[in-house]
Amino acid sequence: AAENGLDGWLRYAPLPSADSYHDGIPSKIVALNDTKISPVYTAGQELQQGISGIFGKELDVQYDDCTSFSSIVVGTVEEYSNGGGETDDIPELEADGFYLSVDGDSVKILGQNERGALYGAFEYLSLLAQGNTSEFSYASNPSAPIRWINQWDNLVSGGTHGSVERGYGGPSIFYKDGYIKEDQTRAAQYARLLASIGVNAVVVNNVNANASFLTEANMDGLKRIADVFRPYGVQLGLSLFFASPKDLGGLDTFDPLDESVVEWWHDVTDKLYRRIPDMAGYLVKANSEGQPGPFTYNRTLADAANLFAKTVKPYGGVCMFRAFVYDHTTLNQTLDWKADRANAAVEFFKELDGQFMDNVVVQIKYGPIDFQVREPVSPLFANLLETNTAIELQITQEYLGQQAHVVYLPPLWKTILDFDLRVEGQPSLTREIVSGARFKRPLGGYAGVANVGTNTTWLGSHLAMSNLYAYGRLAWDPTHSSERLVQDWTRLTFGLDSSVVDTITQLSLESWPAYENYTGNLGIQTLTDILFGHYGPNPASQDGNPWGQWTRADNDSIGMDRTVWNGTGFAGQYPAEVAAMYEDIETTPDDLLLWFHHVPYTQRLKSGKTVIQHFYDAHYAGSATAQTFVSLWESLKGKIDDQRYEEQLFRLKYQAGHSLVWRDAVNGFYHSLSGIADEKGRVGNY
Ligand code: GCW
Repeated sequence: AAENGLDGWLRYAPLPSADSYHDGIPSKIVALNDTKISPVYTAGQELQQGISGIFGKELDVQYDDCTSFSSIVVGTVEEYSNGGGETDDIPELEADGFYLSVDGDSVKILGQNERGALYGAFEYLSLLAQGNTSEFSYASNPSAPIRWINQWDNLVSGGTHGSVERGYGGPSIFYKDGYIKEDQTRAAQYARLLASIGVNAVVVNNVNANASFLTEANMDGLKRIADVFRPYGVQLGLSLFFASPKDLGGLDTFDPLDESVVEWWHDVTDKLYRRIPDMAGYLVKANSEGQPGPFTYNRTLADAANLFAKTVKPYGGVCMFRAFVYDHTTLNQTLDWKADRANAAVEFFKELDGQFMDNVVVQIKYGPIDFQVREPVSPLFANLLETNTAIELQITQEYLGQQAHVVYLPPLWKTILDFDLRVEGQPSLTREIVSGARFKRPLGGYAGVANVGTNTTWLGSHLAMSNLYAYGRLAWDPTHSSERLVQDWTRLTFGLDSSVVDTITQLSLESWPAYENYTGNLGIQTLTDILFGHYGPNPASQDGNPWGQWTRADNDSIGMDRTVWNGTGFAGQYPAEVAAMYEDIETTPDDLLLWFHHVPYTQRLKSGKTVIQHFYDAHYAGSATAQTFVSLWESLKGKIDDQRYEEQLFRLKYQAGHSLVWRDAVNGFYHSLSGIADEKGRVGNY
């Protein structure tokens, strides 16, 4: 149904003048695998559904005869060749890649593997749904093998079983009342969306994990989820609680090198793989924010990661090991000018480079602190040359308006992915590091924290879905432009009307800069309330907290001095050329000035403005832009369905209002702290 948000961008709405295309569409679908759990079978069904929706043309799906005329053939290259198909023209494909060829009424969609064939089918349907019925042939391969989603869903947690940590789209789609649901229909629908953007695994539970998933009954429950994921080529991953051998297993230790512990984990892993033979692997958060880890026993993080890597190795699984390790109990801002949480990841992991097994992937948040509105790229990417790495992006908008504000994230992600870290003086784009290309690593890629929920829009907001869509597309090909991705998404989600596409594109592309302007400028981070909820403005909470997210704002000056010569030394964690740029205030870009330097409010920026005046002006400019989002959206009335129009309008009005709250809270705070008047006489007059 057109208004059903569950279909996301897979709506297959009728093309305007669909009839005129009828003759060009092949007359049947041939899927080269008729096993129902096969992604190729799924592809056949999806093509049938899509073509029916888009063109109103009902095609049969057959399961043999791959050489017949006027057909859409979908399968693996191998299946095609076994069936007598000619494969000479097909370029060499990588795992999960596909070849797509449209030649008159003969369409070929051939995957390197089953999943690749399904990806090709989704791509073909996406082109058709956007009105592209031209002829072409090309091969498409993913940038990296790891293209995962992380869900922070809790099976049991305090009083709220089935909640999602930092989830703004309702409770878990997988769990309820402390159980793994019998009916996993939503999980299947989720897998369908994810397959259409090339995501190949989902870690189904919170990184703040607990041992309860490893009971026999819950392992059976996990199997239910994996079973509905499988037809979409989506594998299941699991977050582990490091102390499980003790908490659940009844051992008196969880020392990763203790024989009984090792045996316990092997046993658990075998039980899981007996149920889920294609399980993707594990994800581990250890020694961070109260989670147990190997330090209790004086073991290293590599000892911990390798333990799990060994257990999954025989099954082809991987261990994703998070680099988000820091000790929030020892950070003391008042006593220590050099204390800096941003330093932690490199301090913990650099010396372990080369000690991780080949199926360990160190999963690194894009910035050194925590999903802030503006951060430099984590320097850890430049310090692990003999270790697989993946970048962790956050689709759920924890610090970025929690889906109540529209913030289209690809432009932010691309500042990180396109950044050149200049390792050993050579071009070293972040995206080429995580793909494995730069350091010739066998594994690497992307982890996106999505946190969808049972809300019928998945993320709680219609426009937030463009972030999920773009995440998958970027993990597949990080060179896509942010603009193109939102245009594709809009056409698929709202239709082909160019004024709709242009309006949503404009609004989306203006949204991150606007949010940065009305929340936190010049690299100061998002000035959200760090103590309660990470949502509304509370600049005062950004100092003196134990979490190490500090601005060091006083009456005269502001910013974290992260230089080597006088500060926390963080700038020195980058390769020489980048370190030199950030060390020097003259060469540090304005948008990261306060990330790297502690300066008086009267410091002049490259624009000529003072820091404080920039704060005032930016907050006015950003919130003014947010007001225009309402009228931009109102221009779409009648051009999209009323339901989505009204629901999104409500949120945009709220965002416009909340941006004023942000503006006045932040400006008022720094005005009273600095005592410096706004040159334009606005601040302080309320
Ligand atoms: O930013 C913090 C979040 C926590 C999260 C943690 C992490 C899952 O506020 O909710 O815990 O990061 O990424 O581990």
